[in-house]
Amino acid sequence: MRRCYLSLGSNLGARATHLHDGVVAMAEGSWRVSPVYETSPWGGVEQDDFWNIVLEIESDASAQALLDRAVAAEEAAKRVRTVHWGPRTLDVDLLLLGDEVHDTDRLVVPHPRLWQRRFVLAPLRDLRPDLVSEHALAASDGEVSALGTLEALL
Ligand code: PH2
Ligand code: MG
Ligand code: MG
Repeated sequence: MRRCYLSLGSNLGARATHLHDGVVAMAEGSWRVSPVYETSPWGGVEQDDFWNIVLEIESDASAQALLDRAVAAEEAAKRVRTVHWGPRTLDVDLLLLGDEVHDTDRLVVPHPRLWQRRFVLAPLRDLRPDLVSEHALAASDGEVSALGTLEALL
């Protein structure tokens, strides 16, 4: 059993519903979810603002099994892959899986851009202030503003 951190994002359609469905699909063990942040699109593609959260789960599932589940959740949200880093109903990325390191064509963990992205670090810091320093948050890119709990936004 190890603690895993997942980043969920949506900027197309009913964002709160997509995030909620993603949480339901991925949650197991005793899980916790961060507040929702409205975040500026990171990565240079012009598109609508995202809503982002981080989900903490306790899981025995393999990295591959978690990735399969994440892809299934994205497909359930009818995600269509057109523009790289473009708009999406639901994106589920594996950030950290305990202290595991993976580097394959399919999966890189820890997520390689974790420390650059404020839309990841701000909600991760809400759950794990010991892991993300104020300095690390300040050194990351993008604008984020807290919207409140996911429940309240549904
Ligand atoms: N996801 C991306 C690219 N850019 N920007 C924000 N704010 N939030 C995201 O979830 C996001 C992004 C690729 O997955
Ligand atoms: Mg992503
Ligand atoms: Mg992704």
